[in-house]
Amino acid sequence: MGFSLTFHLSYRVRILFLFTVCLMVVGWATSNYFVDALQEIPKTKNFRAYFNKAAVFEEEATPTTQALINNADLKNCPSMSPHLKGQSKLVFKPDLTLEEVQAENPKVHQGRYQPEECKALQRVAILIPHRNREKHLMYLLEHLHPFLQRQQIDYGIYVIHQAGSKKFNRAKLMNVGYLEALKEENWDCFIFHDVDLVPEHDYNLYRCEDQPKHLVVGRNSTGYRLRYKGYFGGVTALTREQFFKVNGFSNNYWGWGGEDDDLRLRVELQRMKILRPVPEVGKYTMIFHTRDRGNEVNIGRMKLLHQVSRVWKTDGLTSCSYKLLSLEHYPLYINITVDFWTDP
Ligand code: UDH
Ligand code: MN
Repeated sequence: MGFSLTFHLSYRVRILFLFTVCLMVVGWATSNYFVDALQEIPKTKNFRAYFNKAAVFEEEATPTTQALINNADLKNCPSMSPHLKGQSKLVFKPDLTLEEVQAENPKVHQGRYQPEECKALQRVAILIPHRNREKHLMYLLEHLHPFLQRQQIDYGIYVIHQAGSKKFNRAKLMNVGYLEALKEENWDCFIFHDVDLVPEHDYNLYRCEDQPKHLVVGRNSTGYRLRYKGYFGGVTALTREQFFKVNGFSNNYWGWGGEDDDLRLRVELQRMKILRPVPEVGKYTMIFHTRDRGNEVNIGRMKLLHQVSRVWKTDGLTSCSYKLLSLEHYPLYINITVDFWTDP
């Protein structure tokens, strides 16, 4: 009797054990299925979102959004473009017209371009402060568009035009360019670019590094030597974050000089280092000009330079007020016109 009871019990236990094992196997199999299914959902969702976007894009068909679709499954561009050709001999034809420059650049739309063959590594905004230098702007556009395309860059060119004829403020125009450009695209990198400096060597890459970069090692007018130790003017490249970190340029430099040294001090205060290309590559031709009216030497610049560490936090992007008169997408560039002399 005792024996048969234990036998029965162990028989029941065995059945129970088998049943539990079966349940576990079924449970494991179905749970696996659910995990897979869960992973599928976002994929489908993404595809949907992508598809919906594509459908919307087709309706609006702006060049940027269209390019986004085309770019969706492109490989990253190589770190060194295969189209570079090194040093160029620059020619400035006296009778050149903007229409000709436009015809030479059919792949630029509304001031923007993206490589077709690969996905660019950075989105770069070129900011050019401007007033009354139309001829220089035309020559710069003529050379810069093909130069940037050889570098396989996804870029937009912004010309920030100061309205009126009062004192010029290069630095404040740069701040405006940064703030306005970021409203239409989340640019990774900003190149702050004088209108009259044309790069001669396309190994001088118009992209940002992990530290701020000064691209003008030398120009024809200075025998291609750095103007002075610490010079940080003409053309510089800072990432969106680097420029944000230093609170941009100061807004208080009216007339010529000082604003570039001020930016260098801001960069140094943040313990960042300035990078430069090798002299052979960092070469520019400055299109000849005399001093402009409204851009007389600022004799108060030394005083301003002494207060940088005290004021940089409150003078810059955070305090840049201006009146935006227009923002227009021209074929070869985006034109921003601002007035600093009326209340914003
Ligand atoms: N800029 C304008 N319009 C102006 C003033 C300045 O567009 O009326 C912009 C332009 O992008 C220019 C930049 O600001 O490249 C810097 O100004 P700049 O070219 O006048 O400065 P730079 O240091 O020359 O090249 C200063 C006077 C040169 C006197 C030459 C005498 N030998
Ligand atoms: Mn100049």
